[in-house]
Formats: sequence, structure tokens, C-alpha cells
Amino acid sequence: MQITRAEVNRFNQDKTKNHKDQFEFLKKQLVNKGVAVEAIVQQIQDFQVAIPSWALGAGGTRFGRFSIGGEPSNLEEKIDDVGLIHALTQSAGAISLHIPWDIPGDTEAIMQRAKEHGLLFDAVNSNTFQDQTNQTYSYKFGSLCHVDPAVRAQAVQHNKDVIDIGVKLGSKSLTVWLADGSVFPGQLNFQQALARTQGSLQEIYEYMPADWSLFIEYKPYEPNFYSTVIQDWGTSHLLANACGERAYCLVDLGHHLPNTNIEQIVATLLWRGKLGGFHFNDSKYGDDDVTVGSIKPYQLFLIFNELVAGMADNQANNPPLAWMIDASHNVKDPIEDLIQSLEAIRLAYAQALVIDQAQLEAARDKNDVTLAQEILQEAYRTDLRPLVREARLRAGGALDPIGYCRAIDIRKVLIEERGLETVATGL
Ligand code: PSV
Ligand code: MN
Repeated sequence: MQITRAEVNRFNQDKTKNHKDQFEFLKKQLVNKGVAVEAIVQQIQDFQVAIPSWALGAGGTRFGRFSIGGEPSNLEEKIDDVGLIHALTQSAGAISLHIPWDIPGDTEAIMQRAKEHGLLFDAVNSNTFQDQTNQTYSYKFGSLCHVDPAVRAQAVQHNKDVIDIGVKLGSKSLTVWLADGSVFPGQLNFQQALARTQGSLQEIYEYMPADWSLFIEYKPYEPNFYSTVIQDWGTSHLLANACGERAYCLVDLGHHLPNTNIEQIVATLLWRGKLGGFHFNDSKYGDDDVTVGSIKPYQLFLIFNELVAGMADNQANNPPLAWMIDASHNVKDPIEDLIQSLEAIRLAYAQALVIDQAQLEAARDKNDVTLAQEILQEAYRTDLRPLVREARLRAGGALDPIGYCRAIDIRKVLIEERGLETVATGL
């Protein structure tokens, strides 16, 4: 199924007057405050977030998966679903593949399909946290950190294969997330495990084409519960430095212990020119992977404030970031859930963009703590949804993407097309 621009326009018709009234009212308020509204609308329009190929199947947890019907059962159908989301939101212009869950069969055909939906291929992701059938060695006791050089060589080779696939698709980066670590004290020699990981990553880095970047994720725990080799941003940072200029840290919002000041990590990495990418999600306890902005929207806004300020101040040494949603819809329809995440991301970005950074800096210089807080909260508490809608409308998207899904009963259409029993690859 494909949604055309004409269908979206028709759907928008009876909603446009009300939206325009809201947008013009908001615009007037913002312009009076000196906000460059038109420039911000354009920035929001340009902000595209990749959808991972593993986010479109049935939801649930590792304890149980609950069927939704009409699941995409191959990469082509996953691309189609991202295409639907992009047609409605005009904010999901890329797909990020996880290998081997989504190895393209016919690369040319896959690329053509993505092109028809206006999608690019974002970072490719390797997987050495699961054993695959026909694999010689097991990753039960680690992959890039493994004590056995043969296991490390297999894991390094997998990453090289992923790069080869990405090159054909036009991707420009590899994201590595390792589950490597230990479940019990004494299991692992920390120093040696880290040194072996560094050696393996350097080999992968050397294999990358000259215009590629390596993104290194970190995570404090899970699936290992005693130690994780790349446990935090500091470890990721030292490994990125050991690899080279085009190796960066990747911040996944769920990969922090409760109450970690993620915005400060973002600021630090941008300052060092070492922030490569972002995985958006939200959480209450750990790596819950729930919808972006559903639990801590103020934290998301503060993170975007650092991103906006940091990207402006560090343009020269920190390249543009790779943005991706890494969330699980659990009990919701994945298409609706991803639309909600995209909206939350754009809203937080817009809120951060309306902050007068110079005014904030001046308040800081005077140690005017109250004013600094006022500036942030004034931006956060201004309802900028009409501005985000305007950006979507100008790009050809739906004023109310979830309303559109419901009006045409999108899941029913997908079930009719694909059946009730289809199963998507992924976790
Ligand atoms: C690990 O929790 C992670 O965030 C990594 O990005 C993986 O690639 C992704 O989830 C999917 O398993
Ligand atoms: Mn992630």
C-alpha cells in the first residue's frame, strides 16, 4: 500500500483553516519575542529521523510477542511501512538496517523500492549479540572481546560483511552495539577484555571506506548483569579515540542508569567533536525502549537544548549527527507509535530552537539562575505543535497523521494485503 500526496491533501482540506488560525496566532506571539519563525519551520522540515528495520513487527517484550496482523514479513514490506510513515509525517526519510535480520536479497530492487518512497539508507547495524544458524563459533561469552581469537575474527568479519552490504546501499556509517560483558564477578579480565575489544574495533575501522563513520554504542547493563565491556560514554569515547577521527560515540537514550544527566554527556561529546549519532526512545527504569517523549519529555527538551547549542558551537569539529528511533511499541500499533515518537522528537527540537541562546548565556554570565530557568521553561511551556504541524504541511505531510491512519484503518488494509499470520524478523 502507498499513500499519495493527493490523498493526503484531500485529508488535510477540512483541517487546514483551523490549523492556519492556530499557526498564525502562535507565529505572531513568537515574532513579537524576536523568534525567527520561518527559519525554525524550515529547520523542523529538514530534520529527518531514520526508522530501524526492526521496529515494524509485532510488539511485546522478550517474554512474549503479541501479534498485530499485517506485519511486514520481508525487507520490501518493511520499507513500504517506513514509506507510509514518511508519506504522512515527512520526517522519516531514512531506514536503518540490522544485519543479518534484514539482508537485502536483490540490492538494486531494494534501493529502487526505497527511492520510490523517498527513503535513504542510514547507518547499518551489526549483530554479534545473537548466534545465527550455520555460525561456526558462539557469542555466548562475547564477540569482539572474546578470549578466543577465532571468535573475534568471526565477529570482525561479520562487521566487515555488514559494511560491504551498506556500501552497496549507499549507507555511510556502521553502528556497533556489543552485548559483550560478564554475568558474574571473576568471569572476565576487565583490562584484557577492553584491550581485545579495542583491537577488534580498530580492525573494523580500518576496513571502512574513507567516507564512512563508525558509531560505538554504550550501555551499562543487559543482557550482561555484572559488567559490560562498553558500559558508558567514557569507554565509548576512549575506544573511538583509539580507532581514529571517523569513529564516534552514539548516545542511545535508554542506555543510562536512572537519573544520569544525559544532556551533560551530549554537551561534553559535542565539545570534543565526538558525538556521531543518537538513538531516541524513553524509559522509566532501564532500557525500556518506550515511545520517545512518553515518560520524560522535559529531559528530551533539555537534551535538544544542548544539541542545538552544541551543534551551533561545534560545527567545525563535530559532523552532522545520525538520528534514529530505537524504541519498541510494545502494545501499540508500530506505525502509530513511530508517528508519536517522530512528533515528540520534532516538538522537542522546535522547543529548543526557540530558546534565545544569547539571552541564556547572558543570564549565566550574571549567575542569574532564576532567569536561566525562566528562559528554558518559557520555551518548553509554549505550545509549539502548530509550528511542527506547519512544517509537516509545507512538506506535503498530513496535519493529523494518526487521524489519517485511523480514518483509513491502516492496520485492516495491511492485514487484508499481508494476512494475519505474518512475522517480521528482529528481536
Ligand atoms: C541495544 O539495546 C540496542 O539499543 C542497539 O542499538 C541494538 O542495535 C538495538 O538495540 C536493537 O537490538
Ligand atoms: Mn540503540
